[in-house]
Amino acid sequence: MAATELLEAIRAVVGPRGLLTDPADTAAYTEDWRRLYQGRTPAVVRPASTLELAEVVRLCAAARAPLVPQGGNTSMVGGATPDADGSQLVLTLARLNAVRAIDPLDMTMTVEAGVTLKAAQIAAADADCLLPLSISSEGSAQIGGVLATNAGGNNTVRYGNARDLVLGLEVVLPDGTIWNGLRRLRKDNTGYCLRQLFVGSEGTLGVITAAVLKLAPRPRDTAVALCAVPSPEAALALFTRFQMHDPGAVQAFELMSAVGMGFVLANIPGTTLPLTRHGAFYVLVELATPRPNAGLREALEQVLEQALADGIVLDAAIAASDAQRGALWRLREEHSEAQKREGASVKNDVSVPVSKVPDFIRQATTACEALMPGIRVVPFGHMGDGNIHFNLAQPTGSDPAWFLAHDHAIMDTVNAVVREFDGSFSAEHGVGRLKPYMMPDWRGGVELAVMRRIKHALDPLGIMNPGKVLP
Ligand code: 2HG
Ligand code: ZN
Repeated sequence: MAATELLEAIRAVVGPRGLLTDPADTAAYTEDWRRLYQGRTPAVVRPASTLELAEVVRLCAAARAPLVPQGGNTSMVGGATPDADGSQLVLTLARLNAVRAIDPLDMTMTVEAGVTLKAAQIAAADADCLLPLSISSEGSAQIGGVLATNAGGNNTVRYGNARDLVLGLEVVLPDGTIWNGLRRLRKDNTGYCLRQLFVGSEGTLGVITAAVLKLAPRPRDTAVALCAVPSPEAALALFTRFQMHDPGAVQAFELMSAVGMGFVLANIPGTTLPLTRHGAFYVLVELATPRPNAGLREALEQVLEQALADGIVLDAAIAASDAQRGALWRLREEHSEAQKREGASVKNDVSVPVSKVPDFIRQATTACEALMPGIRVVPFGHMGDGNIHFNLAQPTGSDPAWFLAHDHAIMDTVNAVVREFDGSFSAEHGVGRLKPYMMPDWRGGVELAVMRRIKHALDPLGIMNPGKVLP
């Protein structure tokens, strides 16, 4: 089928509102959040139901037309943008945006892929439950993308990754078949666990259209503190103390550096640091429990007082209201935006065993500073689960293009240290189109061969998100 005929056939399925072809309308879908990739597309398809979406995929399969499924388009690795050749259609899930059901007794919710993570959290809270997945981009990230990338985020330390929260899925396969696996069972050993194949597959095996997610009891007592600490070692010691005190209460344990905090304070209007003593690093810790008046603030104070006395913590501010809690979290959540405003950056979304985080940060910092004098090291992230965003900012005043031309050298330098600690080169952002070149080195041999076989079995025509994940 010629391209215009295909578009007409798709228009007949999704209606005029469901198809954008004007470059002025499609532009927002062809550039990634980091502005690393500017792609081209003949059209953005916006189906309003799973049936419409399945029919679109069936038409594309018949025409052998490549498709790029897209959620909130906040991928850090270009996972949701089309390439530059102009043949890849963008399939946005934005109009599949219904919360289909919430069951506070079963503690589950069934949501469509285009619901933003924030909207899903609010719907869960309205039913007195917690959807325990929280990421900085939750206002725009959508459930489909969050699952397709197995997002992690701030609460992984307690509830696991997106993968751990999925009970069932609805998926449109690359030939247009709909798989309805929207079960909400806590136990179900009936053959291969298909849903986990699609979680984290980054849209290369099919399009997630809806999911059943696990909920948790809504916290009724929380306590949040921002602490200045002298070193990553001190941050780790503090984490251990909180874990020993009440591991069930640690909802988040986030690490930031003085450099990253400086970026936020300089670039994000309205942010201030509520501390009198500064540290080389900062920790944001949140405790939470469903028990009302559980004394978490006192618990937090008790651990912090001892840590201050021992020199592990230099200064701390405990939030006294929801507004203060929000202001503390803002200092952490604006790190990506602040870094973007600071200039070009190279991001390494890595993980190492939690106990190795301090050694990793130290060695990777030394290696990067030796590679490029003046480079600004910005490690931050999810210390409680060992996932550090070991990001590098261009030397002050240098040319961004010159800096980005060194991205592979920088990533390879960091990854050499990651490897020493048996870590991963991509802990939560995925592989996308930025990192497939790393796959043979890290997942080569049996693993990559099996992945290729799975890809071929499900998508023999190779139309689903081509160029992503697999080299
Ligand atoms: C976060 O933890 C996100 O805030 C983005 O994963 C990290 O900008 C980054 O590298
Ligand atoms: Zn993160």
